[in-house]
Amino acid sequence: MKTMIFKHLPAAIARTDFADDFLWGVSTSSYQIEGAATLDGRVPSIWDTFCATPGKIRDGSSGDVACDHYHLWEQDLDLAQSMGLNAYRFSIAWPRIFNGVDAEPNALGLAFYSKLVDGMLARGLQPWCTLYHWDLPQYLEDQGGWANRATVDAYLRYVDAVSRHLGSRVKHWITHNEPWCTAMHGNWDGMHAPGNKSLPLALQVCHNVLLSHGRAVPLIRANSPDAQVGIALSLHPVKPASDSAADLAAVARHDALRNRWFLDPLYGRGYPEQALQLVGKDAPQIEAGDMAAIAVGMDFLGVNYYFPEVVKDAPQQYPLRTEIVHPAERERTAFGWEVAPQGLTELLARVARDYPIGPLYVTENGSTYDDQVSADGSIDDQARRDYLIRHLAAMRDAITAGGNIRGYFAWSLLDNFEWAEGYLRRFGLTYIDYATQRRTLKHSGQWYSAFLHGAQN
Ligand code: IFM
Repeated sequence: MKTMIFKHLPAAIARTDFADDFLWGVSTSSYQIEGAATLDGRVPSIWDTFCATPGKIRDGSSGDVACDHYHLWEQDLDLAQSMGLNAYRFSIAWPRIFNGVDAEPNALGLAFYSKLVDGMLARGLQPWCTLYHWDLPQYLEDQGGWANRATVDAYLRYVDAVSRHLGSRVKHWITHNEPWCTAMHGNWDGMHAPGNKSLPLALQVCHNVLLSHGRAVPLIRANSPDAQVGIALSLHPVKPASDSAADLAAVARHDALRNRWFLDPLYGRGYPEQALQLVGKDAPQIEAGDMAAIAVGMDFLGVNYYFPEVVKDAPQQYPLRTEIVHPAERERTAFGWEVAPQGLTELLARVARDYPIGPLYVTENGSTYDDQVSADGSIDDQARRDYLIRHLAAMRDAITAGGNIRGYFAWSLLDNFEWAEGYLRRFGLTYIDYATQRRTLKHSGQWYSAFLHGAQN
């Protein structure tokens, strides 16, 4: 790979602004990049089923092949190493590890992740392993999925097998990626697999996912000596559409479900009373001991930050009586997501102020734009590069203000399967030509690499 080193970085930021042991990574996930959907004993996940259902994925695609990372993983790790990264976040595909409720762990599935982890270690990349990034085995969904407490037990079996197998080599574990999406997009708005549309179901899923997190933490610690265990939450600063009292009150209601519904129980406060009152009879079934299990205590919190949410008072909207609005004048990515680096600074300060979080890692942050390949094959994605620079500067501001932030993982190393959007959205620092599987580092990736290799303004 030819790396272009920028002599003049477009903003005053340098790696030396951060601690020497700061972690610089990229994030990926199994279903979005691996492909090899039927190889080596992998069974269908809810996403295979969802993708096969007409009308669910905007371009009618699936993760069947994706970036073929299952075969091209060495090339991808070489790329990550050459960029100067020192950490790599990946997820394990549960359907590769257990192919049935009563099955034994699949040796071929474990072997794939074993060689992947060895490959990271050989390249100086600290492995950050996410255990659940949305690819629930379909056979568990057929028995009620995450709404069925038996899925918590199945998850613990899976976590036990994986953490035993990799626990001496992987020291950083993330139990779940973005439980909001698992629960709410999967079961409330139905945008994601399995595509249900029921608030009570979504809240029960959410509770069971949090419970599975709490029960998994001690198991991982037992199997992986000196492990650091956390969770990655998608958090959003919530902003009022106006400074009216009604819109300010709407912010508090929205925040109670969007952010505090996750943060409060994880840090021992139970579900926020305000949100419980709003959802009323739709609240989840909670059994004795659940809330204590969820509040088990973590070694770090992973924050996935993309954009703030702007809300207004909307009395007709059940349950929060709020509506998300999209003010016209804001800068946005191709996805329509607001570009608001300051939101990252605010969010990191807010969680540190309101919760006893300990170390924080930005476990995802990134942008999608409509990339154009130039005649010479290069991809000059200036907007993504600027997004990256401005968010790194925002994170530096949070550290300067006293924040205990220890690492940053860009989403994502590669363009990949963007869930309901299929391949219409490109989040990668690396361009994927899906016809040839050729990888080309975009200018944003080249900038990140130059930054990591110590380029100065
Ligand atoms: O692609 C997703 C990822 O799987 C989870 N966090 C947000 C990303 C961009 O939508």
